[in-house]
Amino acid sequence: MKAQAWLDWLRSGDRRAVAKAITALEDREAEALEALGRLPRGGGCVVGITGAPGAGKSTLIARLAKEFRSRNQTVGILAIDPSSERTGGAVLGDRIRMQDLCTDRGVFIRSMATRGVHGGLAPAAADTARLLRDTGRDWVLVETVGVGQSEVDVARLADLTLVLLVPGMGDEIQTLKAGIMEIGDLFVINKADRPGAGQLEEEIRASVEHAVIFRTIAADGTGIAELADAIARVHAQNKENHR
Ligand SMILES: Nc1nc2c(ncn2[C@@H]2O[C@H](COP(=O)(O)OP(=O)(O)O)[C@@H](O)[C@H]2O)c(=O)[nH]1
Ligand SMILES: [Mg+2]
Repeated sequence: MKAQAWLDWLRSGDRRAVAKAITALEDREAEALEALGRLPRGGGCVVGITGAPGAGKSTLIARLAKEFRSRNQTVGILAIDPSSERTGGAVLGDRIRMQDLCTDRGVFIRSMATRGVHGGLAPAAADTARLLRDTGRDWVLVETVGVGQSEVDVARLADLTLVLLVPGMGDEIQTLKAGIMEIGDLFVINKADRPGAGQLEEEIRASVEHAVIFRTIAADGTGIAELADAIARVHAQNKENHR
């Protein structure tokens, strides 16, 4: 398909166009890449969400998606994980029932394998995030595992980065400090129902100047509305600054 045909189809608002275009981007098809290059930047925001496996990224993303939908805003979800499966259910975490997200036409869900690139993001990840944003979604939530090199990639593809940490993982801050801690716009202490949230907060404050820290319990939704407010605030500020 020619770039112009992609553009016309994408602009028609047809969800199938988005799905097909992502596949074409994964295949690095020149016409699809050209179409993406010609799409004007949308007003939405790509939010990178990074953290260790099991930190609660998928659960948090599902909660945030529901929160933004309750505000009548549209959402794209992109999960990049070597182990991720091509089903919405696996992408969205195990505890909460997210059927309504999967059938909500205001939510577009896609998962993407890293394709064996160690530590790095799938080559098409940034393109896909942009495509989802620039075809009109208000929020594009990108889940990545924050190990090795990938956190740097996350910062590059995201307009705003959330770093998810969990109490009782104190050592992790040391390991992650060089990479992950520096890219965070917002720090989220998830599983705040566990002991040690206060200590973790102190550790974050000790290693990141002016860290903006939130506590959440993604499993039951505690703190999610406040986090969504903060994300919206930072996005609005960034837009203001870049004008
Ligand atoms: N206790 C507790 N468990 C949570 C919380 N958030 C997520 N979990 C659980 O942690 C596990 C890993 O969550 P998941 O979202 O799949 O983590 P991911 O690997 O970072 O995507 C699941 O069993 C979740 O139900 C929380 O705030 N508190
Ligand atoms: Mg996950």
